Amino acid sequence: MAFTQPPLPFAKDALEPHGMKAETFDYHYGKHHAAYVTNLNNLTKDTELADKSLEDVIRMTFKDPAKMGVFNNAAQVWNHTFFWNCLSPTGGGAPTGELAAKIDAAFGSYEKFKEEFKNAAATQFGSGWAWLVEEAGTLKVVKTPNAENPLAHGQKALLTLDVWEHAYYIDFKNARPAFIDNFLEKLVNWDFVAQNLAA
Ligand code: MN3
Repeated sequence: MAFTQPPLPFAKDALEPHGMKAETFDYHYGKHHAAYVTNLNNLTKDTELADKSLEDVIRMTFKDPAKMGVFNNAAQVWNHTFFWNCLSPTGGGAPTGELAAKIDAAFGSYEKFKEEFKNAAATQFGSGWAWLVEEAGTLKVVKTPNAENPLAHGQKALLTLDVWEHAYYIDFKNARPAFIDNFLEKLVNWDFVAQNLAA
């Protein structure tokens, strides 16, 4: 079975009042994400990986020099699908409930978490991702280069922000910190993060 691109979980213009244009999704979802899916299908066609789950392909190809192309495309398919779900037209602000308690326990406060997340997202040199993950029962902020993700490291992904230039150039030009602030203030889908934590 071929790998597929799930639909965006919101209309492509749904985030326009919140800083992200439909044009961003025309390119980022319609071109970049779609191309990773096409590449992954081409690279795995008629191989033993074609029938594996996306998650298994990621775990099986990480750090295999002969499978780097497969890993990069598989992880980018997964990362982007996960990222769209981290965005919501009714998102942003602080989380509540058990998730808020876990963030307080791990970071001291939501403000401290924000500081750490912003720092990770701003200082990932070049292309990559910032994440909130759960590892051994504790939450932590990590950053990964290029396509790498927490799955590859045996961590549970809870939240991510794409900090490749293509993620913010249409809306924020070179101002990555403004993109990060906008994400935290207006877009984070904490319901999705809480579901991931509970899963
Ligand atoms: Mn991207």
